[in-house]
Amino acid sequence: MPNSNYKNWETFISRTKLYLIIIGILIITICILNYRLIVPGIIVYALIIAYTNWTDNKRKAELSEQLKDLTLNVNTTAKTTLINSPFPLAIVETNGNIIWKSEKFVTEFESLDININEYLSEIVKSIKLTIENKEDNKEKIKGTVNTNLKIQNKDYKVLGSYVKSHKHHSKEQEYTTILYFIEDTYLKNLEQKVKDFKMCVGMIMIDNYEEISQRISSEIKPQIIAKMEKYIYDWASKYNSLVIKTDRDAFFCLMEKKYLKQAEKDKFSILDEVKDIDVPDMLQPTLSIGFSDDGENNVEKAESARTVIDIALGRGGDQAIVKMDGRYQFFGGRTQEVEKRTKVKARIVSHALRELISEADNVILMGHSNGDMDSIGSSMGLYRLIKTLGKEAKIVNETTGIGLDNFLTEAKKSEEYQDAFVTKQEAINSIKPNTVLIVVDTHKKNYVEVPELLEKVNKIVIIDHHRRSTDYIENAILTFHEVYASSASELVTEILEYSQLDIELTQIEVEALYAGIMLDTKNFTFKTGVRTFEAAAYLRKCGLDIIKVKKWFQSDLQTYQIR
Ligand SMILES: [Mn+2]
Repeated sequence: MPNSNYKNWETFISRTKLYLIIIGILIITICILNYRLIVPGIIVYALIIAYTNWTDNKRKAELSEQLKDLTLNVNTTAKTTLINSPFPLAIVETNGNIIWKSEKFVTEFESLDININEYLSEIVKSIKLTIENKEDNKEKIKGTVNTNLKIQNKDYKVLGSYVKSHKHHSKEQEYTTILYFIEDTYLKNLEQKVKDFKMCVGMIMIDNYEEISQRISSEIKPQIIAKMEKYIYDWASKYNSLVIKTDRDAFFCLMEKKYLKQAEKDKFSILDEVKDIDVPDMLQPTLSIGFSDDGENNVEKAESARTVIDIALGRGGDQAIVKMDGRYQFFGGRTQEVEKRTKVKARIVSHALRELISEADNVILMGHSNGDMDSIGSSMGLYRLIKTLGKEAKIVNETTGIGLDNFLTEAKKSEEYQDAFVTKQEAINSIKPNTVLIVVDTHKKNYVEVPELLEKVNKIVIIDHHRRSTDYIENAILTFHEVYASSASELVTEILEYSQLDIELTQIEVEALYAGIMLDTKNFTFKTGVRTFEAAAYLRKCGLDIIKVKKWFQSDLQTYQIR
């Protein structure tokens, strides 16, 4: 405003000058025409100039008066605003001096049972630190303060900007800042509430429902099942959560994060509680629980919860896994693993695998790094399946564990297996648009023989028997993951058995599969189930010479047992 006033003033002056010049010219012209008018002309002109001067001065005085008022008003307004500010304010120097506190500051903080100066000196310290860092960078010193502060049970956002203070006597440079304390307790509470009440989706499964319902008599069955359900419903209502039975042995649960955290603190006591249910025949009911908060909406969360419970089941059940804030937490999991497999799965997988291979350009088989008899044996079993389907197959293998060399030398005696084993580079070169990669005896991303293959091939199949870990290959299109199986070779033998194809395993392949089972079960003593023997029986039918295998791996078995 003062600026534009000044401009008007300028134009006003120049305009007056112009008028005076014009009037002067006119009077001179008149005087030339009539000499008698010279004296009156001079008098009139002098009067005009005098009048103009007078009005000019008057106007100037008025304007400066107005400007003065304006500045005064702004100053007063600023000062009063500062003093009566609705926020607590304080002016502090970086040397620790508190120059001024607003009235609100005093009423807000000084009555409390705290030393507000300590809080202030903390802020000053952090300002000093930023200034020092900036001085190192030789940046212009002018900065802002923006921190959060919790004073008793109130949250504040502290804002401000600091400037160099003009002091001549002190050598050290000091800075002054006004700090605004804006209370945002409500916002913070709201934020916490949103976090606390974030919905988590869970799945609960009775691990051995099938077994229990098959083996107990029908008179007590309803009673036992009702008991198990009651435990689950009671547990959920303890955490104010909704639980819905979706299947005979499966439940869907919605729980708010706050309560899920309580359940975690309680270490999912339900896992132990259900075991107290008295079931005859030494049967012990166990649960698998999977919860997740991962996802934008409940659909995504349910999807994630399904993967989580798959991991829980894959690890042998009787445990709870919670995926929260991107991290997995594991609870329970102490009972002995129970065999819980159906042959249906093997049949389905066998069929699906056949379809996949038939559509493929070629197939690459890969075990884990430092391959053992199980990874090689299962690879060789699948190699025969793929060949029977008339497709090209390669086994990528560069490293081998202890005592596998004997076997590989023997295998490579046959012309076919001289070409079947390839190096990492050969495997990568053989990738076609429609290549299928079958990973055997592991499911861990970083444990496979050639991790690059996982990225380069789209269609990945996993056949494994190890306890599920979080580092699993995520994008597999077909997974045959049975933790109750003794070995990958056992699973592959089942696939071959149910393939409904006339597969003629060669002598070395039968031996490799059998040796794989033998080594992983420590000669049929460890993790050996009914189906392990069934697989062995099938291999025997395929013309297995047990004595020959034993002779080969005698030394290996010894080293294995020593280890
Ligand atoms: Mn194995």
